[in-house]
Amino acid sequence: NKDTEVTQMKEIKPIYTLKKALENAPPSRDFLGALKASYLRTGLPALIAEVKKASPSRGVIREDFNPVEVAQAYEKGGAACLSVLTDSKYFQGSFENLEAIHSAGVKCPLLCKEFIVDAWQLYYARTKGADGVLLIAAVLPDLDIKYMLKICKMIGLTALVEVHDENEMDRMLAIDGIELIGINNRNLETFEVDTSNTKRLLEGKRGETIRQKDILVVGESGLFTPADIAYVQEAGVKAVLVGESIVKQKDPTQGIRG
Ligand code: IGP
Repeated sequence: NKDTEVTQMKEIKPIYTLKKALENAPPSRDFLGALKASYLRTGLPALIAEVKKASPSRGVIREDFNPVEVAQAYEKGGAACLSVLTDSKYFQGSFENLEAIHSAGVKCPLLCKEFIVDAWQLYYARTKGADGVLLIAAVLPDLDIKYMLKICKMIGLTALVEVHDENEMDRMLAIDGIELIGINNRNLETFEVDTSNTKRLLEGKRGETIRQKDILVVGESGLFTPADIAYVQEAGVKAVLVGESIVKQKDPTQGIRG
């Protein structure tokens, strides 16, 4: 429920205050550009490394979790961008974490991983140091996606639009102005993970449309091994979003275990 989410943010600022704060904010970093540059440089999917303490399916993933240390280790390990969970209810994340990582001088562009249901959250995320936001097709009607894409453009945020099935993919492919689509391999209702989801959604006509529209695709969730990465790269992704597998490691600079 929206009210509890908003209260969890602790700070409630009217939208005009947020807009005012953004007038003097430093420019955002180019989230999409960083992904493209990394892919061009390495020929491998760019890594969006996720700063994630816990999840509804796994509980606490890392006991000695320090968000800034994890973020710095990811950056040192070669991540192109970072994703920072800000949702507190299900993931034990926070906007304080996002702000702390931003202020600690981490240079990778930062994605605010939040359940966004209202436009003011976009402004709020930007004031907390986000360069990108997640827009989930499963929770947002087309009109909201279009409206939020416009605001993102206006205030310098990259929108990562997340889909899980064919229907959501087709809805999003019919909307103009989407540059970055994430295919979530995890079913948000059952938590079941199936990496062949990425492959299925990129086959045939859909894959063609994605190439025509020059949309960069991110493979999300359930990626643990170099073979998983190779599999989704083969399917056509140019970036991957990885959380659990690297958060868990003693030394997160070591990347995906192999
Ligand atoms: C990361 P994993 O399995 O590597 O930890 O997954 C990321 O894809 C996952 O956290 C995620 C997510 C989301 C979390 C994908 N979409 C939407 C919260 C909300």
